[in-house]
Amino acid sequence: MTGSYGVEDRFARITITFSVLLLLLGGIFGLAQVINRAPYFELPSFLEVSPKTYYTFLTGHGVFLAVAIPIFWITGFTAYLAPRVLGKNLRGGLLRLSLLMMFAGAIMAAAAILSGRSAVLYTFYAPLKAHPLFYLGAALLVLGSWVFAAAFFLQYLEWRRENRGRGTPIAVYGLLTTFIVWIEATVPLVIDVLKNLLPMSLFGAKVDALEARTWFWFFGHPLVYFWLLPIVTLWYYMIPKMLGVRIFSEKMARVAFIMFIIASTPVGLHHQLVDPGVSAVYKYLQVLLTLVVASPSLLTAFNILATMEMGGKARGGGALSWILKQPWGNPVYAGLAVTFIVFGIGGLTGIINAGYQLNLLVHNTTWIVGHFHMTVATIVAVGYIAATYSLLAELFGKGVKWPRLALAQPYLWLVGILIFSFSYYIAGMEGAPRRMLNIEGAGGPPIPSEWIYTLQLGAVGGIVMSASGALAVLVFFYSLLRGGIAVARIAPNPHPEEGDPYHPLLENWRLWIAVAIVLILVAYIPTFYELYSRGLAPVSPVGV
Ligand code: HAS
Ligand code: CU
Repeated sequence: MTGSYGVEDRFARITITFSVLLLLLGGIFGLAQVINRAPYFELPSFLEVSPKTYYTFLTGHGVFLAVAIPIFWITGFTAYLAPRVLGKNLRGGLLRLSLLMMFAGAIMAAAAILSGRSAVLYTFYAPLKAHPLFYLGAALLVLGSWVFAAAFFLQYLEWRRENRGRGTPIAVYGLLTTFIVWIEATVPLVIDVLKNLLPMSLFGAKVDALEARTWFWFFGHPLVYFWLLPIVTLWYYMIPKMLGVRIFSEKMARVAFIMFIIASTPVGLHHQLVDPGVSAVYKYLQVLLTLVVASPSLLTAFNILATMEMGGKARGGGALSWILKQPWGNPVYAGLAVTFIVFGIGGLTGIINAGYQLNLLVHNTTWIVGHFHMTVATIVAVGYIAATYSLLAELFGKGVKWPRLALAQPYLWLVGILIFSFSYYIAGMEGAPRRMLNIEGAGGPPIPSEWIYTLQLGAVGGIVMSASGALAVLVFFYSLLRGGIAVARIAPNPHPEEGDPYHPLLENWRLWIAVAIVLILVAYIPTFYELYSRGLAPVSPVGV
């Protein structure tokens, strides 16, 4: 499967380079926060963050790292890989249009944030109001990603017509799932922006806080699987490839992806378990569905571990020594494996969050911050970066300049995230609030001593994570300048030995998308019916 992918590769080089720049910017904000949040840490005045800048930084941190990077990186990665797997080009016109829209949107949103007039955090809860450019930029960024998705879907449909009876290769199977979930996620976002957020920001229209928040989480939960799914794809695609074995169960991998499609979206209420005004019945229903959507991650844990075991044994490992026989010295493998291990812990804390009663203990505490740095932050700073190391050779034609530093980067992150997240978990269980700067208060009541050492320890973890992030940025740009060696190969082997298995039921995308829509309607029609039939209580927006 050879071909010329000049347009796709240019797209990928631009979006992936931009992602690494965003990692630098967002990472600096993160470092400033974690240090300033630690009680009684004396900082030189130029490092001190005021309450106002704290929220601007926190908004930039969340939006750049968790919203913008995934959109740019995932579209770029797909533009690189899908054409090579399917042997077909993406439509150049759509790629160019998408790039233009995404950049225009990102620059508008970034300007709105950096101007200090959009400190609404990445959850932009109404009636907190940002500058209109923030919402317009976000909308343009998302619409640009839809144009990319259209190019990808068209490419796939063409391939499908020409390859009847063939199984979709697993890499494309996972990426398709990623973009289907992305469309599920962003439809409610667009509704929220058009119906509530833009009128509020442009004309000062009143909004109902609970209604806007419900639309937000209708988007916000499937969003987390959009972040995750390219990494799940890479686990299934790269780990067996690097170990020289097949996936333990190819069929189960596909079942897991289908489960993500059907159950990613109807679960947003698990972010609103303590919100008054939504019936407990609907919350319980969505908690149940949350446990359904946690299952494909557990299937993946089993399938990937079994694959690792097969690979380790094929390399001469025994009953337990297969663990030592993994290619731990390869930066790409190490990055994917670290993401897998850390996600294991982060995912388990997610199940705790989803418990109706346990959620009361952890909601709005630093526990949640621990959870999402073990999931999304690790995915971005270690998972996407691991793949990027490989792309330095095959996409950028450069290779990795300092392979040892590239190898140290995921392990350094592992140390940092364990210190950071466990400190924040403990602080959270002791009730330390998230999203607050000066919890020691200015002359206020004394705070529990458990908050002090845990948040200070958290800052230590955050500093180690920042060092790892800085290393990733340094290795990337220095490699671009100086070139180095290839550390792995993501592009498919030119002559795959075996075809992909074909299971008609698992290739029936229409059916599974229909099931997803039905579940979404079952989960959300009663919820919105309750909100609207009771009557809304719109209030005037606040914010600069
Ligand atoms: Fe979550 C809040 C529940 C997955 C991200 N989540 C958040 C927020 C973010 C986020 C950003 O139910 C904060 C939002 C905000 O700002 O308010 N989450 C879950 C559940 C899962 C889950 C049940 N979350 C994710 C993923 C994310 C992410 C994935 C990003 C990529 N989350 C919640 C809930 C809240 C929440 C509530 C709201 C809390 C509140 O009150 O505000 C599940 O999908 C997780 C399933 C995963 C597993 C793990 C499987 C294990 C694997 C590897 C095993 C490795 C092994 C190796 C065995 C069940 C795949 C051995 C090594 C070891 C040491 C383990
Ligand atoms: Cu969620």
